[in-house]
Amino acid sequence: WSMVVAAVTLHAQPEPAAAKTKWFTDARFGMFIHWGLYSAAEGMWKGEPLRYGNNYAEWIRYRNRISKEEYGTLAKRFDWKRINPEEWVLLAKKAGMKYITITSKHHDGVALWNSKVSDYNLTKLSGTNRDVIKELAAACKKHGIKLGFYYSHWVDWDHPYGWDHNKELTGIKDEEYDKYWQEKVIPQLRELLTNYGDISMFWFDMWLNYKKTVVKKEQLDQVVRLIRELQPNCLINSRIGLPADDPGVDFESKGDNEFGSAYTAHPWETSGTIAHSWGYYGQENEWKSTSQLLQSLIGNVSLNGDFTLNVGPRADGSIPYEGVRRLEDMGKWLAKNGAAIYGCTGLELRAGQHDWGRITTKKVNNKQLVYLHVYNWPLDRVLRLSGILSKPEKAELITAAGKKPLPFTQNGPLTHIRLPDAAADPFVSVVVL
Ligand code: FUL
Repeated sequence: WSMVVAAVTLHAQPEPAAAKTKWFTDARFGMFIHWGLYSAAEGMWKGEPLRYGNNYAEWIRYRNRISKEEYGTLAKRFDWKRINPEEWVLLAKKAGMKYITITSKHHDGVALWNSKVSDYNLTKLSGTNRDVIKELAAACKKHGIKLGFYYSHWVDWDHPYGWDHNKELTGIKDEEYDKYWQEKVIPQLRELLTNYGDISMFWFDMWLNYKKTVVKKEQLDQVVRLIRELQPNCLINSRIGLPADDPGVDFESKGDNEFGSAYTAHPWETSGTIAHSWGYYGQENEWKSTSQLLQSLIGNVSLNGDFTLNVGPRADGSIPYEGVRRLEDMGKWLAKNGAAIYGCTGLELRAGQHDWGRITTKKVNNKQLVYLHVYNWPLDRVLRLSGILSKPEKAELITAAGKKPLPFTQNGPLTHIRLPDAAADPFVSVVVL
């Protein structure tokens, strides 16, 4: 019997999953940055707008069939005197975001860092000695923001054997694809995992199960092993192409701008845009309102999810004012109401059930705090809540001047809270029970 115990204890205990993802499920709000050569094109090539449909400006190399050589010239438009990744970090902080995920290599195949794997990277192409990834990593460390890398592993429009959707017609041999994997993906991931300090997450981007693609399970396992070996605390998202419950996955990434509709116990996130395009698009005209963005964040937390909100800086590093203003407004809201977001989850059974808004909750000093996010201020000033079985100790409205006690009645599972005439916040007011 003692032999068995000894054999069991010989194995290192893997860190319990919940501990590993705790920072992520506490953080709730992060920044996505789409920045690359495409940012300099601004969704326009030689006077011709982005071709075919969805206005993702970061797809321009593929959509507008730009040759490698011509696409590379976009690097000359980068204004290195103005580019300062620390500004992105400061904006993320101001917005109340806790992590940043940047496109280290998007589908265009161009590394943002000075990759030894190929000279076709932003540093070399633009003739600078700057390494944006290094600067961003340093700024994140300095300001206490977690850093993650987006890496397009499946699609690569640069490597001759990387995947692009034309290959659905022409086909690609498994050995060829593996050449791309071994020559580019693995060595580049190794660079990112060794040269930039602690990496908190890898955000891969294959929106299909690998079985429907050219990618093989062995190839994904190789990536997972590499990450686990070099950075054991680094999280991996489900868009690596594996199901959310696969041991290689630490959190689920939903589709672009796809929000949950039910409480989900495992860690998950939605990545969303402030407008439509991810990469900077000069003709953007679909800006979302701050209320909509806040409701996306609150809605996800009420279902146990995170929200990673994208900005697409220009080739000089600046972020369009429309985006900055919304992020600053969200940051002001979080400075006041952040307790109702950070470290919170949802009420499993009641999530999303109220016409006036959403509910988040967390335990503090052994008390269950329940946050009512009021999207629609009730006309009769009575906030009707059902399903809280024990009588709350108190109800308080969060205002700019502090917490204001509210009268309420409790009748079985029905709680009626009397609100003042005016909403406490122009976007979303919060009542704490
Ligand atoms: C998608 C990509 O194709 C988009 O360009 C963007 O990066 C988004 C986050 O994921 O699937």
